[in-house]
Amino acid sequence: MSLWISPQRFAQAIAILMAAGLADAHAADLLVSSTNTSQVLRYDGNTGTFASVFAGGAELDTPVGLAFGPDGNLYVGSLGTGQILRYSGATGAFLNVFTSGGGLSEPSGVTFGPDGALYVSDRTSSQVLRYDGVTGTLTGAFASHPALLDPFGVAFGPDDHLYVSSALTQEILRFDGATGAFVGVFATGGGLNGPAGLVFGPDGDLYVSSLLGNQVLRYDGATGAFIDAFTSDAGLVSPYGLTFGPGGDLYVSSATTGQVRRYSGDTGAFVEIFASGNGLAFPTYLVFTPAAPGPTEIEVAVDVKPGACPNVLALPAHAIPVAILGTASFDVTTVDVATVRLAGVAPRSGFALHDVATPAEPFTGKSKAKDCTAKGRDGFTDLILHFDVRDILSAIGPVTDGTVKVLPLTGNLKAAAGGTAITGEDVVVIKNKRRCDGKK
Ligand SMILES: [Ca+2]
Ligand SMILES: [Ca+2]
Repeated sequence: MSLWISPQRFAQAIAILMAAGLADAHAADLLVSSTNTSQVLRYDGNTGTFASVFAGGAELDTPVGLAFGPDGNLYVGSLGTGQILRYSGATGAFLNVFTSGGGLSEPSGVTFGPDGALYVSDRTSSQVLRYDGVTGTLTGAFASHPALLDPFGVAFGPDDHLYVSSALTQEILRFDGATGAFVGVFATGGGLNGPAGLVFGPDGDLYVSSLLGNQVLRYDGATGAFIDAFTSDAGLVSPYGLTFGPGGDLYVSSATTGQVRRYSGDTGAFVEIFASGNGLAFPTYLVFTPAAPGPTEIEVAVDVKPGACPNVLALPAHAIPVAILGTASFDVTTVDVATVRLAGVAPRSGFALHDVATPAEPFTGKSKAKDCTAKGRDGFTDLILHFDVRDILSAIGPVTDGTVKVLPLTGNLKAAAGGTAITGEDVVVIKNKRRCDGKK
């Protein structure tokens, strides 16, 4: 189902939003299964500050695997009751027992597949069970094999195959993502001792928590070849779940010490104890909340005749300069110049990037000739375009000497920056001793 978004694509989307200055500072929270207190705790995804007990009613007993579904809700493996519970992804309110029975006894890892189905590893039966992602109906024991003993983490790879950590055989196994057929042992060695959580990183490599080895190990995402012990600090004890955050760093639960530890996604260097306390006891799996949808439209500052205010359009004139102004949160190089229109008119070819002016606030809602500013450079690069005056005049209709007109600007960001619509405006004053509405 197309609504499903892989963790890698999610991270990429967030990176693009961050680059475009669009990602809200509180776009993502970190949810952690506090297994020994039977709660799912929520921490600020940026600061690690404790936010709330997200889920933790009487229905939840020993939470383990966490996954957001295509419906935006949170699915939690309740080890003690042998169920998958569904909670509102927005509020944490308990919705229902999504599924139970059908051989599900001790759920551990939980993930949604590219097909929208729910996949759950069951430790008792050493199988990965597959459920309809909408109804929760069991559709079968998807993956099982004599080599699979005590499965923990489950993840779909860049190749859309299913990867499962087999804790008792010290291996990561690969199963055909469509049929569940056993493909083979994908990764092992490098000191792997009790593989638990696993995740494919933004770099495409496979990261595995070695629960008894107290390290996160890294394997080539294409070949499974051991690369290195990605983490090497002594503070990580019984690493369980792991996930990459919106900023690209790696977050690992240190179950025995009751912490979520943060590591550089580039080097594996320990950064900080990201979350701890507030009842966090034996944290296992963890997940970031999906980011809120980005804005559908961005307001931008537009400056006709940068450096001048009011913006006098003294006729006859051939072309006027118009700048889209950069700010601390808006990078004008993300604008797709080909899409920009001023009063519906396309700019002349060519553009320049210079810091020429400071925005007048607010960016929109202008009506009077002096709803503008003549302030010059502000340290943020601006995008300068030129528009043909005759085209503008024919677009805005009859004008006379002294006419004040608000010119709307529209366009889009480049596709790589999300393609979001931009909107802005500036006000001009027409000056001419003669009539300039084209009438003789
Ligand atoms: Ca101006
Ligand atoms: Ca500027």
